[in-house]
Amino acid sequence: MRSFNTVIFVSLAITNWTQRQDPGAAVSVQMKKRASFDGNLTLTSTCYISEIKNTSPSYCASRCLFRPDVCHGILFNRESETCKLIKCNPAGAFSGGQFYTGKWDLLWKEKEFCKPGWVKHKEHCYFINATGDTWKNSKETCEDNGGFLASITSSEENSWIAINLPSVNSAVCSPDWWDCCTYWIGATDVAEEGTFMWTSDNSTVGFVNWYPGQPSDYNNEDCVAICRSEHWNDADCYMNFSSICQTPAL
Ligand SMILES: [Ca+2]
Ligand SMILES: [Ca+2]
Repeated sequence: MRSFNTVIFVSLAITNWTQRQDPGAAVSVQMKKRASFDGNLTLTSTCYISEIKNTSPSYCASRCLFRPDVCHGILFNRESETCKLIKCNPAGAFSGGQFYTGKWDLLWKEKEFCKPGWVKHKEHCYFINATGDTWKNSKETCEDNGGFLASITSSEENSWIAINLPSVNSAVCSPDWWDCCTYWIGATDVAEEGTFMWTSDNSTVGFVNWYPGQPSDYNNEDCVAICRSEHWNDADCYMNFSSICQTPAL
């Protein structure tokens, strides 16, 4: 049975991994064993596990470096020397849980920038909640999970979010723009018609990217959704849309 330290540190020099914004930099990961791990692992449904057999904890941890934004930790079985990489994609829903019986250790990334299932971009973490709900319920779901409905403050951030929206069935998302504007963000003019505010801090919306002709306030639309085209639309707050949650990076 392999024994190992409770803290693993591995580092690699990166030359051309395209997913990294700073090629040439060294990347490293430090993981720490969860002493309290009892086999119960609660993950969002966006998470998945890939297995490596006959390995060591440090080699397994190094595999996390290839996708540091997606990989959050490892499970290592001391008897079979099997490792499971815990990876989480940005889009999905808040649910899920698994139980591992046997001699599994859980090692979680230290200095984690975003919670498992959330994706880091610049100074924030994002989670695309695929569950359709009203704007208010979506806002509360974000808050229940330690975040807020996304505040988009720049063109760069807006484009990044639109690029990362899950691809949808083209039959569902028709070329008609309104079918694709189905992700709630945190802007609303419910308090004062025509004055859009961010729900995260009640600040006035500065950067905007309205679809031509929007906001229309058609039948008193007061909640803002982002389209896959990157444009925004004010929509009926009671529509059931997916949503984008945000937190500051840890
Ligand atoms: Ca309105
Ligand atoms: Ca509208």
